[in-house]
Amino acid sequence: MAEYQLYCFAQSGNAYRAALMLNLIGADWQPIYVDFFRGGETRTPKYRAEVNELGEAPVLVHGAKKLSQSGVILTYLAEHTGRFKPQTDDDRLETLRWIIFDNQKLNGFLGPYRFLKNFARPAGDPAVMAFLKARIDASLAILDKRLASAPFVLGKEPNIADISLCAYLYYPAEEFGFDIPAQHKNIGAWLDRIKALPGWAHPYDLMPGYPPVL
Ligand SMILES: N[C@@H](CCC(=O)N[C@@H](CS)C(=O)NCC(=O)O)C(=O)O
Repeated sequence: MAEYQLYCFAQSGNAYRAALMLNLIGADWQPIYVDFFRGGETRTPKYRAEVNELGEAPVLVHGAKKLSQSGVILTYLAEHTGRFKPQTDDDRLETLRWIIFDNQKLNGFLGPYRFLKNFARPAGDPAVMAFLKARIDASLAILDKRLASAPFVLGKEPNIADISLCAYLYYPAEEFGFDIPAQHKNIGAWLDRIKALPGWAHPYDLMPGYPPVL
């Protein structure tokens, strides 16, 4: 058995954060497929009792530890391995600030937007989609501005804030109906820099379940 197991599925940008981190640090890890769409696995009593009471993926298993929330998983892996770890106390807080912003307002809106557009039946109500799109545009503009002055969110080196913030941003433009790297040049260049890191892989190549069975 691999050192780490990650409950995940290919369409989950939330899980991609953890899968990408594991790959970038060269960890010995294996995915455990979560049947999110057809099986509704995260909503089952068994999943909530045995895997995650929050009813979410990703979940990382490392020996006796079972962790959920991608921000917690990234923090744990950075602290455990020393890789992509904020270096000072100020950087640690700054990293946490961006991870929370990301979870709430950037990928926190982008993930549900993509879900409602591609996978939900019926698809998202137009008013809901318009609300989410406005929030997404505002958050992308904030990230793009931040990346105008430095190659990575915290400066010269990539850390777990970058790995969190790119969660859904490598999925195809057709899945959003708008092209994020093309419309936000600094984000596009930053995504290319992350993509050039050894161990980078696309979410559809890194996690099981593509194409989805709906
Ligand atoms: N903030 C969480 C979000 C996790 C999350 O919402 N995951 C989705 C899959 S992409 C999920 O399991 N949703 C189930 C639900 O909300 O009921 C994280 O970053 O881990």
